[in-house]
Amino acid sequence: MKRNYPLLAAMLMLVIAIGSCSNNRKQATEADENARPDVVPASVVVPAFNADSAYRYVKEQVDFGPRVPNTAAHRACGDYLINKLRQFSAQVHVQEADLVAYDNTILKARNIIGSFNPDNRRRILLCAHWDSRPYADEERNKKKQKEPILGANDGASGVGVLLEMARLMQQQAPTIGVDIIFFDAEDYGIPSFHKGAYKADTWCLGSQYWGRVPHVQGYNARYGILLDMVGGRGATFYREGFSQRTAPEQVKKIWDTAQRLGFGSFFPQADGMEVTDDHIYVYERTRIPCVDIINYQPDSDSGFGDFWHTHQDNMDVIDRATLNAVGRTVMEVVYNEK
Ligand code: AHN
Ligand code: ZN
Repeated sequence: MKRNYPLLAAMLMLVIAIGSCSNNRKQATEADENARPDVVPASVVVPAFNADSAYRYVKEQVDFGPRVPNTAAHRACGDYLINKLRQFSAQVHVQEADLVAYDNTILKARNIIGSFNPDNRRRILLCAHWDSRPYADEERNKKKQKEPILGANDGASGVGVLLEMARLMQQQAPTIGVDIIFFDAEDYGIPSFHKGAYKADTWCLGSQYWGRVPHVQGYNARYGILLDMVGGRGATFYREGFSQRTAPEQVKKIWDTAQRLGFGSFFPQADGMEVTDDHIYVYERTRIPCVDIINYQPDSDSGFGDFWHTHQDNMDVIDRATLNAVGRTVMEVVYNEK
């Protein structure tokens, strides 16, 4: 029988070609799978923070009008926050307290707390204030200084980010327990036009109360994160001074995470000022280290931006890109806690 050598050779080459092809593919797969699994950390899937959703939660608060304690809008917004947390399956505690303001007004206040994984002993605390300021005392126009402000950024932004996180925690729980606290009566501090004597500790009345009487006896958490003015266009979150002194490891973790996610322009690796805010009372009364993520604008008169404690603090200053940077960063930190 005459052998057809050219045909055999062609078939042989085809078999070799197919074989080496699939062999290449197999090698590539094995290389990926064998990429030293012992040193690759088990990666967690962090649910995707939705900035449109957070923006909607900011707007829904602002739509109530100024959330000044002892007003109908404040009452209605508090009820809204309780309902949202319940809707997201949090265990809700409402702390009611009569708090005394700088001018002796009795404020009917509510701290609103939503707990996720309530039985887990490993916990972190996320907080923001939900009231808005009764005055626009940084307004140039003196006639407008005694009117309350909408506080879209100063108040509603932090709560909006945390409501979006609550929505995501219902869908996919983090490993650790999380307590969200909406502090009341943060922004009823002594106004710049006040003629009487200076009084200390007039800001942060809700967190001062919670620090004295936590919602759970002996409450503890690894650390806390406070969000204040986290929705402004072009915001910059420098490392706040008190946080840096009392929670340096957590500051580093949060700022490093922001860099890694590409939000370095929002989170400069530089020191800002030291700010009187809820995190101070959380730390001083419970010793839970607490990091304040707060807008610092070095070029503005107040340091907080030109909108601060003026009627400019409305939805026009809110930018989804800022809510997104903060939301993604805090989600990444929380979901990586073991
Ligand atoms: C003072 O005004 C001293 N501290 C800023 C705390 C604050 C007010 N955060 C928001 N509004
Ligand atoms: Zn304020």
